[in-house]
Amino acid sequence: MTKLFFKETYSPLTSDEIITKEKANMDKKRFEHCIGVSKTARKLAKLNGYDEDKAALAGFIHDYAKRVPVEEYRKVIKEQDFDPDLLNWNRAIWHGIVGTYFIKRDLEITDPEILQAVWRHTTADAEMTTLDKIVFVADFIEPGRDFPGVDEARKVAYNNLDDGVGYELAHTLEFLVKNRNKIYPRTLAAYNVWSVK
Ligand code: DGI
Ligand code: FE
Ligand code: FE
Repeated sequence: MTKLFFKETYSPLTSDEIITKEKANMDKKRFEHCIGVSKTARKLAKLNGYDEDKAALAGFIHDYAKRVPVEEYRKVIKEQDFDPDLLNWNRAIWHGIVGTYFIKRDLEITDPEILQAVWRHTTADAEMTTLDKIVFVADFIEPGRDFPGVDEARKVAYNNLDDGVGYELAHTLEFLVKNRNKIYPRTLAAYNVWSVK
């Protein structure tokens, strides 16, 4: 608990306070995933000349709101001026976009770059900053991930961050189409930018 993940928290809360709140908001497996994403984000930041502590913090909190109840999400979408179309989606999409509300409220993090990276971490977007890409890719390749193609994804992403984004989007689209899932328009727009040769 005392291990410092990030020097600056971009919040009035200390690093330990953020870690405690994060831990209380999810199960052990998800918490370990967030630690994995944090460490991977730090590594990708170093490779791509980005602030390592900031990337580690963004990676750590990216799934903070993953377990917020569906009814609470629906309430927040209606009351906090989120795009009403979000009501047609589910927690897979909400926990990034609407998750930013809970991160601001509970963790008191207001840095726009960090919030945007969380916002985009599931769907990606046509435009992505370095931090957006780092969190998006770290989520996919952290050491706890185990699926066919993950080794190739790691190789591609560590070699070139943009290619890592493209690989991940193509993989996600394949998975969604195979399961006949609805594609979020931003995911499709991102695929057209980052995956198409
Ligand atoms: O929160 P994690 O499990 O760590 O990972 P994530 O936030 O990248 O993805 C959560 C889920 O979101 C995953 O099962 C795939 C799904 N997803 C991503 N893009 C789309 C999507 N689901 C739908 N229906 N449409 C999308 O465009
Ligand atoms: Fe997520
Ligand atoms: Fe995640």
